[in-house]
Amino acid sequence: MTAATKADVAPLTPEQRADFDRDGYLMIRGALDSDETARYSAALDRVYEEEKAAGRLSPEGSMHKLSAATSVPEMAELLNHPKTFHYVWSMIGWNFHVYHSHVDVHPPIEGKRPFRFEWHQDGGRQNREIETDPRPMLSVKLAYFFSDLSEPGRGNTKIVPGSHKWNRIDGPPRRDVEWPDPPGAIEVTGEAGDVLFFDRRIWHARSDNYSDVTRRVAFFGFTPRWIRARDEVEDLPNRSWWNDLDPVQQQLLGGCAPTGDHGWGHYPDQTPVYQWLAERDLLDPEYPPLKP
Ligand SMILES: O=C(O)CCC(=O)C(=O)O
Repeated sequence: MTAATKADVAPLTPEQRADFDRDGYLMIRGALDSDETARYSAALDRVYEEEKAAGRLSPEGSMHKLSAATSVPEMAELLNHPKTFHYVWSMIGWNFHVYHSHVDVHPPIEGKRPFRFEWHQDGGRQNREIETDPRPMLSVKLAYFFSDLSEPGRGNTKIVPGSHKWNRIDGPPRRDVEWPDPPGAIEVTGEAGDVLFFDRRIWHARSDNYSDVTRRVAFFGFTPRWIRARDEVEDLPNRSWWNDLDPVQQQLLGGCAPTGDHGWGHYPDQTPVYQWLAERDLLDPEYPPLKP
């Protein structure tokens, strides 16, 4: 694993925060070294082969499997990886968990896939049931690249930089009606080992992979614990690998008092991410999610 530097256990700089607030995303280049990338790719391929054998791939042969760490236990290490974790806590504090995560494998598509308008903000009903304009951030997401996505056309994630403050974009009357990408859309490119960090409100969509490269990515969405998790985590404390996780990883997978007042964050001193930040003097009275 790439060694953690002083910057990895420090909050984002004012410049990084300003860039994130303006653009709705940041790229974390070279977060994983080549050994890590190879290890997670191999783990993902193992699960892909299992899903294939069980007949659970899409008609094009792709895999979109929910609950990343439950599905690929090796990936629990990515929950608080030293190169990415400070992006997450810098933005949403200590009282959070993973509410939605997935591991995706998209081999090259043969032929042409029927059109489907995929542009969305994360959060589902949050986008309909909250009345503010813009909507609140509520969650942030990490996308770890395990393939070389340095060229567009490899099924890259498309985003509209700066669109996280927009409550709507124009779209077709039905999702199967061909419609252009929103103005300003780009395909996010990155090497294997790079990570995309984004505000869940940024308008984004997956693109189709007509290249000859299989796209492998893992996504982790982090949100306050007072928002219910969608991932399958109920049974995790019974898994053989659960006790190998550190307390922070267990918190992020719902293991730290998932219900009741503690689960809402009423006891910071008993909450692993709070303890971790307090021990390193990283709490910040000036930023509400990090107030001691
Ligand atoms: O696979 C992608 O590029 C996009 C994933 C996505 O839509 C999401 O994480 O909400």
